[in-house]
Amino acid sequence: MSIPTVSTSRPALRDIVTLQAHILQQQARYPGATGTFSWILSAVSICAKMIASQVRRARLEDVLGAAGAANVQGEQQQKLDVIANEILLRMLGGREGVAIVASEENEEPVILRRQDDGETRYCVLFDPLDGSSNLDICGSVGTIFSILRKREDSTRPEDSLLQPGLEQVAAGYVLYGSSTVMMLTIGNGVDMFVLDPAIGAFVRVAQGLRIPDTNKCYSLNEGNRLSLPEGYQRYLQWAQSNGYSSRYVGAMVGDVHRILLQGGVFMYPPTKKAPKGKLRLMYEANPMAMLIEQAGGKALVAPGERILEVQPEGIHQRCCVVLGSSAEVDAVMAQVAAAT
Ligand code: P6P
Repeated sequence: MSIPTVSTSRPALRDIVTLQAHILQQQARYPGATGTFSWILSAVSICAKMIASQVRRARLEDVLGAAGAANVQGEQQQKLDVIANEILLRMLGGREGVAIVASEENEEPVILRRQDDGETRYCVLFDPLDGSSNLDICGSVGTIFSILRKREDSTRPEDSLLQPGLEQVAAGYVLYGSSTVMMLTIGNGVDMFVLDPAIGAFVRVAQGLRIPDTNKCYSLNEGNRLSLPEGYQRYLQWAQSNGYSSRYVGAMVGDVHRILLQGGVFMYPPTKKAPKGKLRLMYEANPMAMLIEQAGGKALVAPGERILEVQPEGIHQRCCVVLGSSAEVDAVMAQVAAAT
């Protein structure tokens, strides 16, 4: 007897690939893989579900608002910043493959395991709750993560952490928006997953995502316009006289997600308040730059200078960010180059 299938827009059951299945499919492509890396990605997935649950119940559980302390950046920590950070530290701490973690919320990296068994070890860097000031107004917030291989030729943790973004073996973000979305790259394209609360699993909804080549949309905090370098001010003048629209949610994860799906350009240039740029290289700019480049876009700190090639000097260092559709990044950098 054939089982009647209800025709819905959802893919047939046989076509549903969860994040877990996707991770194992990718692992199967590397015959020598031990599963250590997969095990770390699955920890990130569990953290994302736990943080999503906290974010969605924040007002009900009265965990909104400031935690009463400032983080290493001197920014007011939100209660959920602390909760999300602890979830990631705890879950990743339980994964054998993780040697070091570095967080926006911790001044120093946390050394979880000293290298003594020669096994390949990984370093995980993250911004546990990017844009957390949006929480009180139910705006977009996200988690951003970056995974590096621990340097086998050095026992100094900083040598393993301060690697250029090109050395990332994986990067991604989780957007806690109208749905919970994970964007992930392990170096062979960008794949997108949506958390299905009905089954408690991230379900793959896009593979090999490509950023649109153009879109007349720019994203930056226009409150900084008068303090931007001349080239950026000229770009805004040019864009506004060429019919561009402006979109900005004040959380990098939300703004970059729009750029990845619809195209356009996101930027946080140097300002008087942040002369080197505001965004952090290691756990904001680098992971986003890997995603954008893997999707066919560009991610630069200055004309011709890729974010991924910047040699880091500190785990909390900041940098200028201009990323998005290649043609739109080129339009910004043409004005910046002309003004220097
Ligand atoms: P501003 C959030 O605090 C963040 O680090 C990024 O997520 C976001 O893109 C940026 O800062 C927003 O900064 O100065 O526009 O509020």
